[in-house]
Amino acid sequence: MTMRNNERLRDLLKVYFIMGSPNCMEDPVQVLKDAIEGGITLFQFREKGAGAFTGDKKAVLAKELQNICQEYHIPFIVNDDIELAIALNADGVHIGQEDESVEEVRRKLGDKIIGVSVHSYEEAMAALAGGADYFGIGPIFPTATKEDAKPSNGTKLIEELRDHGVSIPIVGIGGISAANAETVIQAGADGVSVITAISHATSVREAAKALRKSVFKDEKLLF
Ligand code: IFP
Ligand code: MG
Repeated sequence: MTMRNNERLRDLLKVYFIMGSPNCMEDPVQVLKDAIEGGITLFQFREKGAGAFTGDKKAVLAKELQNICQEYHIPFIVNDDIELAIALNADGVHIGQEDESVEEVRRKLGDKIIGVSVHSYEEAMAALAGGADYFGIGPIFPTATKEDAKPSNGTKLIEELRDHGVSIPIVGIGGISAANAETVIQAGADGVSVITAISHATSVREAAKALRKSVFKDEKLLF
């Protein structure tokens, strides 16, 4: 089974942790290990923001985090940087509307996972036609991570897509925590994606665990 298998991807997206060094209060390697031990299901390396590493330093950190993911069998996704994803043979990439087209990225990445941020029904249809494997939709709630984040729109687009029978895996992002994750899942998302709720927690491990518990609330058999 490849990781582009829809049903496998749906499960992997449930507790999707994203971070880079600017998000971490301690060593990113330790943060990732703790988050994995708390129960995250997928990891995205997003080295962005004030003080973010570039060049070799970025690549070295990416490799370290990828090694941990491999050790724990957690797929490793790279944000935006297609060349880095190819160089590392990452499991996939996440791109936004300002990045290369989905079609172009698909040509470069073969059957790796390609996630796309979409903010409207039209963007979603274009990403679907281009060969996206999953959508990131947000900000669902207000968020401080992105200085240029669009106004939060709640779960409206997720509901709109599901109402139109769009079945592609979807993850909600933006201001999500253990306290509100359930509403995102109930709106039709397969999973939730967080940066701050895990990376800034007093206990990274406990925060990941709490988020997982909230996402899996209606699937107690899986515990
Ligand atoms: N969504 C996602 C994800 N990742 C991003 N980096 C982003 C939006 C801007 F959660 F993966 F879908
Ligand atoms: Mg982007």
